Amino acid sequence: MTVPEDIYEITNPKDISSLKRALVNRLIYSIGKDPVETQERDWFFALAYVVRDLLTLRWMESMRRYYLQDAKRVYYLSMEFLIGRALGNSLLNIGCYDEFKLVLEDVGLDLEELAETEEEAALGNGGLGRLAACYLDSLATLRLPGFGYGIHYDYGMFSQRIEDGYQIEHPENWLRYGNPWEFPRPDVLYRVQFRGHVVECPNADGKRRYRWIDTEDVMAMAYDIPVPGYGGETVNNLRLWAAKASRDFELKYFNEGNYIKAVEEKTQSENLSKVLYPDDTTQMGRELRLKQEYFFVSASLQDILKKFRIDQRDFSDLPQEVAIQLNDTHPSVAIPELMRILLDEHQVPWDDAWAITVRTFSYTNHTLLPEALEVWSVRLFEELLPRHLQIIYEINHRFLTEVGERFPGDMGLIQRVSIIDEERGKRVRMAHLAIIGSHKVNGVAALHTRLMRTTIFRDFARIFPDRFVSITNGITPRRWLNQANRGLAKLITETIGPGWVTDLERLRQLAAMADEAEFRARFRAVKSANKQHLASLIAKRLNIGIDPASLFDVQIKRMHEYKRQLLNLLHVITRYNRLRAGLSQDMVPRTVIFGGKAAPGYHAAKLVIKLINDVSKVIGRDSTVAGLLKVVFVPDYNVSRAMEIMPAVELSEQISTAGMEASGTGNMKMAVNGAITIGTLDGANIEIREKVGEKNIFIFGHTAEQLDEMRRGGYDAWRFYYDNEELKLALDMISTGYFSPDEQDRFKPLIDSLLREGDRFAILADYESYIACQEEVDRLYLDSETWTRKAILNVAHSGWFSSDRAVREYAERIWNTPI
Ligand code: HBZ
Repeated sequence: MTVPEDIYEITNPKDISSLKRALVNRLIYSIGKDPVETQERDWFFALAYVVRDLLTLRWMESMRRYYLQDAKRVYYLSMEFLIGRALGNSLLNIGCYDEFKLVLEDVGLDLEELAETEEEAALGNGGLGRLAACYLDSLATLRLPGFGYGIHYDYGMFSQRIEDGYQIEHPENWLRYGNPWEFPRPDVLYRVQFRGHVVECPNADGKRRYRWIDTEDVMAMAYDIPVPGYGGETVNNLRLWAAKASRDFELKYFNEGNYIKAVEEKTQSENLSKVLYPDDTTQMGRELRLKQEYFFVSASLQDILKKFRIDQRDFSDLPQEVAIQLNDTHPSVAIPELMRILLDEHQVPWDDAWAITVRTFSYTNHTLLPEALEVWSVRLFEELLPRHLQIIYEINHRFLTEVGERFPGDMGLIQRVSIIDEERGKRVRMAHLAIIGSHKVNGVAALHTRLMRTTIFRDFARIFPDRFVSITNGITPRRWLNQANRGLAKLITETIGPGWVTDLERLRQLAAMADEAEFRARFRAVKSANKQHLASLIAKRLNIGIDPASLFDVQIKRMHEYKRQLLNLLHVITRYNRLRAGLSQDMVPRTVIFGGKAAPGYHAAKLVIKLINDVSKVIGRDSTVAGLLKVVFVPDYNVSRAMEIMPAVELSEQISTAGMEASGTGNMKMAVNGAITIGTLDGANIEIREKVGEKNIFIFGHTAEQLDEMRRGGYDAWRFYYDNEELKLALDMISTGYFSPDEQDRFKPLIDSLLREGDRFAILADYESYIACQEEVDRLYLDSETWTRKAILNVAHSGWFSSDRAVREYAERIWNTPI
């Protein structure tokens, strides 16, 4: 059907009166509220619906364009999309922010305040999930047909409260009032099978065929969320799957007259998309998790193949039409699933099916930590996905045969690269499956990829030398600079024009301005306003006063031992001791800000949160350091908190153990917001140093190679303890209850891990050089002109860290969809 465009409600999104009419109409007809009797949330929903309307037309146009161009599609499969709030970002991306601000002012409302009522879409843990969200923004901005597939969790990341200094997790029901951005699609429904068994049935042509039968099925229902690119021309789609009970399932019990059982089973199958696993570092070999993975993979592949129009096309065209990116191994069961569909449902011969599969998939690795690498017990796999296990065995058999032929006699190699780990009770190594079934495997920073090639996947790099590539992560400048830091965005646009929003390398033009005193003063004024703003938020929400003139020293990220919040704290304690000893002359007043969530079962990380809060309390009560040192733990760190904090950061703490942080992306966000990094030679810090110049970054600590060597020679934790009096004092204070007089050995586990359990994260080894580096930070901060100059150069040289650059690299080097 064609609909004349003149009946569309908003024909010109710049026309204030039509926007206003649309807003009030939404409030009355969609929300059902009388404008004289509304709450702020009602206005937010009305506004979100109007904005969604504006997105929807462009969205349909984008889909039509892709269809007509018959463009190759990119599908980004991810268990996590850490989107955050959408209102401000959508308004800026479609260029209607100021218009809507005026409309709202007319009805007596403030846009920023209204935006605060939006619930966060916290469908992710940390960097991996946020990266997926940044890439969706870039895909749309670059006008690429790139679509996200994920899970429509009822409960995303937990909200963190701090009670008596301890982290307490609370479920966050983000869908409580509904999600105004999504379109439920009850008609887009796929059956996902589990369990059952496999039968062999000979075909007429004598070939063997396998059928997976007597399965327990769950339905996957789609929810679509529009993803607007900057400029508003392209709007892409994020499709999230929610589990619904299948009819068959219920009917069985209803027919038996067991109503209660039927409803119980229904609830159980809908549990599949109930909650995000809040663990970002250890693998939890839980049945529900594997079910979630297969659930969304199965639905996504059915959907992708439906759009590919299999009935009209040859499967051998699939890799030319479709690229599927696996965001870590979480969706890697897609590899045997596509094989199953090709082999069992379409009778494609094995070799053809395999060639299609490998050319379609690619896999991004995000970690080298062995405890985070996914493995599933063969037993569980067999129970839940019996046909997939068979296919994995066959993939493995063929792969190992080939390896045996290419590297005869190397039995060790065969064992090491096998998808099945035979040693610890037969387990499926998902990373091996992902590497073997993809045409490209990428690391997320140069060092990370190098270590991937030379350590955990060394054997695979030998077998597939061209398969491994490095694509350093990026962040979207729309959210992390244009939206989060309006003051700096304005200053930059006034100086170099607006083109940087879609071409971040243009920030380079600011380099020359670093030498101009007037520009430095304006830059400093922006930072200072951002610091004051953050100080006022902290005062309002936490009832803590911080000095906006002090150096804002910030570490915000997930709480993990390898990220070394504890090292930061050792500096804080040392600083405190020096101040109390009267050594304040060399030190600038500092506010040390921490924020981050710990996985609910990660005791060491949770204990570090408690220690931060205990240290904060002791320092806060000590009048001898008042005005000189303050420690703040910002609870419930999430995307919105990050957007508030990033613009105010002066010193960005990126102090992970070298070789352990795959990339980091907070490091990029802070640099582009004019912070100077203090960091180790780890992840993307190395590339930040390359880009901004070694004079404009504080680097300390051992390199990954040095640590390796040190460990080979035997790591002597006690030596560091006895050799450095200040370190000894700081550790003794923690272990003797100086910060926890109510429970003296509260922090014993932390101290034991350092001194008695080998200090796996080399905190003691890096302490001395970290402290020395922090002294340099103070010296530089005293010279505010030079500090500002360096901060400006950080902004000027951060353009390469745009996710537009990263996505372009994926398009060219992996997806073969060059722009
Ligand atoms: O991915 C992070 C890396 O630690 C970080 O260095 C990198 O910048 C970022 C993007 O590439 N990894 C994660 O965030 N990992 C997870 O969140 C995760 C979630 C569920 C898991 C395992 C890991 O089961």
